Amino acid sequence: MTTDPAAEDASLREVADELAVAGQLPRFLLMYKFAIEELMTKLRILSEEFDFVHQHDPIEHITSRVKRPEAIKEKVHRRGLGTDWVSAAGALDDIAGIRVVCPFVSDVYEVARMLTAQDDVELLRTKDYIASPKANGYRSLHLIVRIPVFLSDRVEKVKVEVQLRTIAMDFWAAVEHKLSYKYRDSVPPDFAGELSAAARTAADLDRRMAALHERIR
Ligand code: 0O2
Repeated sequence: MTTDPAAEDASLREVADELAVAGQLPRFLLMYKFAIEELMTKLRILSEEFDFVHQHDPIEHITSRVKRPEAIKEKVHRRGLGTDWVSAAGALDDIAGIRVVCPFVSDVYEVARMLTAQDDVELLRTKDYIASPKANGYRSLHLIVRIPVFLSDRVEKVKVEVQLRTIAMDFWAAVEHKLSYKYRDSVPPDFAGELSAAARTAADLDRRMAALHERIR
């Protein structure tokens, strides 16, 4: 498949500029909503067909979101991408985000492999925080993919961040996010150590569940 990523980003920025001038920002964000819908359909098909063939559904649940305009604006400023946040937004990878929660670690990699093997899904970047967890213990597989969205007058290539993780990883990340937000200004001294210990417990749970799954199969 295609192409020059820098040229694609530039074209996305041009579209954003035009739409901003025309006062059509929501239309610009609509592209991300459509890209999410396309990927959600692909993931649902993979889930159902894999379950039919292997009698095992590799996807527990899927959530998605388009980043809020205020959050896009904040990130554009934080990254120093300029003051025209609408045109700079095309440089961000995570305006569209999908989170795929799987029963087992092996499912995470299998779903990632099946999704990125599709002809119209272009894999731009992989961050494997399962193989190399973050310092705080965060584990997940992040993919930045780009897919074509067929609009009424053109085709746009749209980037989507797909986060894949197990139920145990998702539990840890959801609670860590809440706690970190709550204690942002007054983190207790043992907080980081406790969190990474909890992440190790979650990883151990993943291993034990995978072993049980293997035995049953
Ligand atoms: P939201 O609301 O989920 O979108 P960035 O953080 O985006 O500036 P980078 O390197 O592009 O930098 O991001 P990275 O490391 O790939 O991770 C981005 C997203 O992964 C985050 O999005 C979170 O969803 C998730 N994530 C990464 N690290 C952690 C973590 O330590 N704890 C939790 N709970 N989630 C994490 P946002 O934009 O922060 O938020």
